[in-house]
Amino acid sequence: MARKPTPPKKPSANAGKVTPPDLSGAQIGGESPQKASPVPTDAGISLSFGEPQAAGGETHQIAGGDVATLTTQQGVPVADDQNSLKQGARGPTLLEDFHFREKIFHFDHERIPERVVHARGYGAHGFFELTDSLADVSHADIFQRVGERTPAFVRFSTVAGSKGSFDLARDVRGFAVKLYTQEGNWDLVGNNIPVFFIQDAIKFPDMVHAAKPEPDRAFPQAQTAHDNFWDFISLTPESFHMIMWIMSDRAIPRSYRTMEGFGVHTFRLVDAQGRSTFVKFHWKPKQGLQSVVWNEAVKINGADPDLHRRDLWDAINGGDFPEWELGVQLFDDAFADNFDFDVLDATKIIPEELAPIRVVGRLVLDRVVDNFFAETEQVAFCTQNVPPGIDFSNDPLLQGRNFSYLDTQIKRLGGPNFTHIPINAPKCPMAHFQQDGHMAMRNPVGRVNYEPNSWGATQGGPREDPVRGFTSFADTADGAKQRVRSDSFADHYSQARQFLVSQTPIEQKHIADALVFELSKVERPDIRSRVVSHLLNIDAGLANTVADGLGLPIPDPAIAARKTITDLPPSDRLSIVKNGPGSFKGRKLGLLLTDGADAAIFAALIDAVDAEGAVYEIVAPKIGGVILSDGTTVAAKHKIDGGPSVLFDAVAILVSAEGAALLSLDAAAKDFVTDAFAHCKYIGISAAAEAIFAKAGIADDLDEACLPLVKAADAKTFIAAARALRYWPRELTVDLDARPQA
Ligand code: HDE
Repeated sequence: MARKPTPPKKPSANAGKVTPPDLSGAQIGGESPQKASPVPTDAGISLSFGEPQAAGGETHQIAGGDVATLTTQQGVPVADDQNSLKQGARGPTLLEDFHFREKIFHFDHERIPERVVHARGYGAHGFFELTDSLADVSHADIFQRVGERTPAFVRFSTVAGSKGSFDLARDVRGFAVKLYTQEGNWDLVGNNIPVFFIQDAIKFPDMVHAAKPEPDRAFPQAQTAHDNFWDFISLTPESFHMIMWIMSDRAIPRSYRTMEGFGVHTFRLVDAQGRSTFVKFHWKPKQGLQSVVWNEAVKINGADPDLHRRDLWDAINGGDFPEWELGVQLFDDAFADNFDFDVLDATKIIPEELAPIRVVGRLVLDRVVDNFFAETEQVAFCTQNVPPGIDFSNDPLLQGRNFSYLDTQIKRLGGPNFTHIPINAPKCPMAHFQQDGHMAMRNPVGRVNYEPNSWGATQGGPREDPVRGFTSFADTADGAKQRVRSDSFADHYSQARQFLVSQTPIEQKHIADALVFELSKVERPDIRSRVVSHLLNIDAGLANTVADGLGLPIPDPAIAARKTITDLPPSDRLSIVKNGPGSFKGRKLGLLLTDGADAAIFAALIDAVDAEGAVYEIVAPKIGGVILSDGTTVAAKHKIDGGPSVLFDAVAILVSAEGAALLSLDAAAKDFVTDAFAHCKYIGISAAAEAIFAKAGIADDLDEACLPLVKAADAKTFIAAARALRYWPRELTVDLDARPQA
């Protein structure tokens, strides 16, 4: 039997008080590896070159206990996995070596095509629990019994980057949920932004081509800051509502745990009588909304390109299970007819103030995957996976998606039997006559594989069930066959403006900054200008700020199909800052320590962090850790060069005078404090630490979010203040773009 891995510990646990290992015997250099030194394996066994291990049997005993015998895929025990079969000690290698050939053959085929979009992602298991029955509007089994739990798998992703790209790209995040209901899988394949770039699925390949690396040069990776993307956008006015969202901090979330999720399209709920209610689905994070800032995102991508996946992994393994509420906005035809915009247009939201959210359940992620490839990579979401009681609207984007997702899985997973892969298989009974094809694992048994048949109830196989079976809502449609865009989809700017005016001033500034940043990377001035011509239809102030940031003359406004409605009421729910967590729970403190740091303040900080339900990681000049003022040793999680402050929500610098003097000589330590300061973080500062700020040139700028840590009682005050996460007024003092223009 393979050994079960030891579960990883809560992140803060590694920061506990431990004595560094005895390094007295360590030496640099040592014996040459060519001297046939033993090769350590993960089981703690030593294998010597040229000495085959005993083979055969299920398990055998070596040094550390029973281990499984290595076999080929055919189950043949392997005697030597270190050397290929040769004629004589120096070759040639023999074709007869079936173990070698099988191993290389399999390795050659390890990759499957990455997703054409949303290639980089991370998944986890959990459950959905119904807290309020929706039986009044839907007969979907999942919505009937309060308290019942339905297994779930969620995959978060970025859209444009390839599989190996970094997590903090400015991008939409996928929020795809597979719910294994008792009447079939329901895939709610959503995003963390409630609108989309385009209105009709036929434009999706163009949009994605424009966003991905340019085809001749194959860059930039995972970035929209290039000519092709903005060229397409500037010629696609319907994208401008989405542009406001994607230029906002929504596109650089702090964590998957601090994002909302949206089904985006209008769907239908259908009751047992076949009556339909329109619905929009929302996932609301219990952790509150939170994002990083752009300068920080750029640095995170270097320091920890896996920040989001690591964060999810650590949180779940630490027992801090991420949770979202499922909210539904329910509305009828009368509401749809009276609404200012078309509910079938995926570039529009329905403000929560107009159609309130009813919370009906919670989604909890409580288990990481056993194997990334088997689960996260092979999971196949399909928008057309809906159980009875949930149905589609005519949104032309959704209709197009219903074709695309099934189709793409054939390419990616290699055949029509991808539902046989455990992560995709329903967890309810299945019975059908579909058979054969690549990798068929579950062919129907018996003589009958067709229907109708006359083999009777026991041998004849499954039969359709007009009562329980999925019945499409009996929608009616008429009209000429034509390629058109409905007039009701023609307003492209009003909700873009509504989003902008719903933001706090700092969030509005970030939108303008992002536009200036992206367009400054665009080489063709005419494209920059065309984008600004659309911004003029959204808000003159925004357009002027962006034009000024680009050093661009103000162009004429773009010709608008519909005049912008300028008085749509702001919606507080659209702001991140207005929907923050109000607590430091689940957040991470970076604690920069040196030898001689005050032990009492350290202990008080740890208590305050624990009391808040937060975690901390220790950063030190050496990974071996530090010795505090009372002689206790504390191991570090990061050496200062590898633990920049961008990895943390708040930082504390707890150093001795000698430690501060040393760190003042270190560029990484100076970056640690200047970045924390520039990114508007809460900073706890011990008395001696001021020397580092002085050396970094910001000692005179310290503000009310730079709190003293001079006695143990200060720790609690500091952590309580850090609940605000960022001290935004500081941005005005650290960013030239924030200064009033002359
Ligand atoms: Fe997707 N999208 N999409 N998309 N999408 C895919 O399916 C597509 C759209 C979304 O974690 C692909 O299995 C079309 C909107 C997520 O595995 C593909 C259109 C929204 C994921 C595809 C859209 C999404 C995908 C690529 C325009 C938010 C990742 C790989 C009509 C509501 C799922 C795959 C995962 C993935 C097609 C637009 C969300 C090619 C044609 C709008 C979260 O089928």
